Amino acid sequence: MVKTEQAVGLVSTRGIGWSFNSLIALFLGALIITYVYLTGGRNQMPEDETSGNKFFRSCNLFSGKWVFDNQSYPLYNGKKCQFMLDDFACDKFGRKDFKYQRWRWKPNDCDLPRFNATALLETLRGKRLVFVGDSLNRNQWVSLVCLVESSIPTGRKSKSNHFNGSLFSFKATYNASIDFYWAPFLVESNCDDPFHHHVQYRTVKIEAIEKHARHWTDADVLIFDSYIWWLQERIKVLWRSSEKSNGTFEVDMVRRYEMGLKTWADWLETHVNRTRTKLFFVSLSPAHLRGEEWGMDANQNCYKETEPIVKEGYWGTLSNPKMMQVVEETIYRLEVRGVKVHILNITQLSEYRKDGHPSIYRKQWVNLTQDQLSNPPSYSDCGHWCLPGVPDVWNELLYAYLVYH
Ligand SMILES: *[C@@H]1O[C@H](CO)[C@@H](O)[C@H](O)[C@H]1NC(C)=O
Ligand SMILES: *[C@@H]1O[C@H](CO)[C@@H](O)[C@H](O)[C@H]1NC(C)=O
Ligand SMILES: *[C@@H]1O[C@H](CO)[C@@H](O)[C@H](O)[C@H]1NC(C)=O
Ligand SMILES: *[C@@H]1O[C@H](CO)[C@@H](O)[C@H](O)[C@H]1NC(C)=O
Ligand SMILES: *[C@@H]1O[C@H](CO)[C@@H](O)[C@H](O)[C@H]1NC(C)=O
Ligand SMILES: *[C@@H]1O[C@H](CO)[C@@H](O)[C@H](O)[C@H]1NC(C)=O
Ligand SMILES: *[C@@H]1O[C@H](CO)[C@@H](O)[C@H](O)[C@H]1NC(C)=O
Ligand SMILES: CC(=O)N[C@H]1CO[C@H](CO)[C@@H](O)[C@@H]1O
Repeated sequence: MVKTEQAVGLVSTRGIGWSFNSLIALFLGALIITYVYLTGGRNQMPEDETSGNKFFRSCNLFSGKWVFDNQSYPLYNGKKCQFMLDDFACDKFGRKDFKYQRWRWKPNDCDLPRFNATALLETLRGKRLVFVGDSLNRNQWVSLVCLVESSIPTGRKSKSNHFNGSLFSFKATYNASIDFYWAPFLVESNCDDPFHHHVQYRTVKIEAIEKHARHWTDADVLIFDSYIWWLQERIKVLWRSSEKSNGTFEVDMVRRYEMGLKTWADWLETHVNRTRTKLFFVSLSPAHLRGEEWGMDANQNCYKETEPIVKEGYWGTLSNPKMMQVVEETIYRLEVRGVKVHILNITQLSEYRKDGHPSIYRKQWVNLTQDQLSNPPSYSDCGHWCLPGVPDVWNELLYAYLVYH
């Protein structure tokens, strides 16, 4: 069964960057999402036989539950993080309930190792880590930068940041770089401008990735994501062969995602140094737009939600299992060809966290109308995540792979 709905405020992105406050607001507005009800099974990934560590041999890090932990969380003070972005700074923009900052992820069969910025930076000494993807990956990048900068003793801090085109770079002590590269489709598209990417008609060059990839093929750690931008109903797909002719075509959502990821995978296979580079793909980040899915009113969304969902295995209809399966199959085929990509399988654990989104507590990049103001769910961001918050846990999972794997 296929339905269409408006996902208002799901991806209200804007320019990145700490000194770009005057950037035009970039609401995606009414993102038309085609989504498919949860059907069919998802493939299991092959066992990771190379891992020699207890966390990975005997424990699925992604299967577990949230435990309230008022002792160790949040892992940093968001207001003190000088790299925080206003899109994620919920406490700065008036959110008064802080319980959402205080949940620990407890895998069923082990404990997640505690995040230790020094240990991470020692692992990354002289290395370059790059997040490549859309604003959810940027959400995770900001989280990692805040985790790192908050934990370094003041005397040892030596850090800087700059941006150049789509590349945003944070240089930490130990000569470690933690970068973010804007490429919402991974492949080339007309949405590639890091600040002005909300074009009305999206066009994707489905076979082209060089323009982006040359900025990060030399990285030591690459963390990719890409999902939400592919969901728009109409996207023009442009082939190399069609560039000189008339051809732009509309292709089924799952199929075009498959083609884009194939381009990405082929690039990795031929260009990435397999001994040097660790590769990750972050599975889709769930949005909480449909209150009736967790027993609320149909026109409720994440606005005013302050508690996680407790129903085990809760899965929202915006998280398309077929799209997830495309990622798993692409990565499985890459592994067969000798390139290992770890999936950070954050979908299920984030599904529970309807309380973790900014809703109205973020910078609004456009002036709201009276109508909107009188109906807060209408302009709530239920796609991104408050920081400190859920992406910190994604980074604890990444940390486990980088430091213990
Ligand atoms: C990711 O998690 C989901 C839900 O827990 C599971 O069904 C799926 O098989 C997992 N995928 C991978 C690649 O581990
Ligand atoms: C967490 O603990 C502090 C003091 O230890 C207390 O002031 C605060 O109310 C607690 N927060 C929650 C959400 O329980
Ligand atoms: C963090 O890691 C560093 C370097 O490995 C280590 O010296 C330190 O004891 C760790 N800190 C904690 C609290 O475990
Ligand atoms: C710092 O790291 C970069 C790679 O990210 C390397 O090219 C450079 O030589 C390193 N500099 C020092 C002083 O170690
Ligand atoms: C910006 O990136 C380009 C490559 O795209 C590079 O040639 C240039 O040196 C970079 N500029 C700075 C200031 O890093
Ligand atoms: C790949 O990386 C390894 C480890 O850094 C290095 O020794 C090797 O020379 C690299 N291979 C190529 C082809 O660059
Ligand atoms: C938004 O409203 C403020 C004052 O309320 C005004 O100064 C500003 O120009 C408005 N911005 C836009 C884009 O309309
Ligand atoms: C010359 C050329 O490429 N023509 C193509 C234009 O687009 C239609 C489909 O929209 C194709 O059928 C033509 O072959």
